[in-house]
Amino acid sequence: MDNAYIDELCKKVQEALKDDYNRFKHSIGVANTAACLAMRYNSSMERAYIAGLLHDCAKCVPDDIKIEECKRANLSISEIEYKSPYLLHSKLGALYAKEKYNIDDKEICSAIEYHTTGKPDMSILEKIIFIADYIEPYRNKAWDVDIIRGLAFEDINEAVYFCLKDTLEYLESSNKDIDEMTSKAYAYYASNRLENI
Ligand code: DGI
Ligand code: FE
Ligand code: FE
Repeated sequence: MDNAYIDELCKKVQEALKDDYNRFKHSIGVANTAACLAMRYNSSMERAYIAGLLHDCAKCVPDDIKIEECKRANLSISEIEYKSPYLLHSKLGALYAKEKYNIDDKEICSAIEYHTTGKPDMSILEKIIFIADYIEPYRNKAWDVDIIRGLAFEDINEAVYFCLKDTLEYLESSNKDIDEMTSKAYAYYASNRLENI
């Protein structure tokens, strides 16, 4: 990896997340976990690390500014995103990756853009970031996170399926609106799984 370049990105992310130290720790956790998954799946460790480092770079932007920034860049905002503007941090994160961090790698930007909802038929980098966000060492939200940690290194598609299943169960039980992309991603990975049984 280009350590000097990574250090520079790391310092910028630290500054962007200075109001939330745990979020910065989480970002480093995702970068490291993504790098490990990239080793396992013969994918670029550096690209995984960079995407992990930047995936939540827009998380600390206040919600009203998130909406304003998306409008400025002509990014579409759905009704669900208006209701739950925190969802926009992934879309805005991808925009900031390009604009503020000079990332011109489209796959890195796409992995950032879809890290919250997932999407059907993800690239290996998209899957790596989606999973790393869920299993990085500091994360302890889901009851079955340790099972998913193991699964992630055995069969990443199966791990994606369980992450989406857990997320949808959580959203349904807490009566939150479900983004179309989250449902589509779940439907895709659930049917793919049946085909392989
Ligand atoms: O930013 P992080 O906290 O690291 O993680 P994240 O970007 O995956 O965001 C996690 C939150 O996003 C979690 O509370 C579930 C929520 N989420 C995921 N899909 C949807 C969703 N929230 C709503 N309302 N609708 C969705 O489809
Ligand atoms: Fe996030
Ligand atoms: Fe995250």
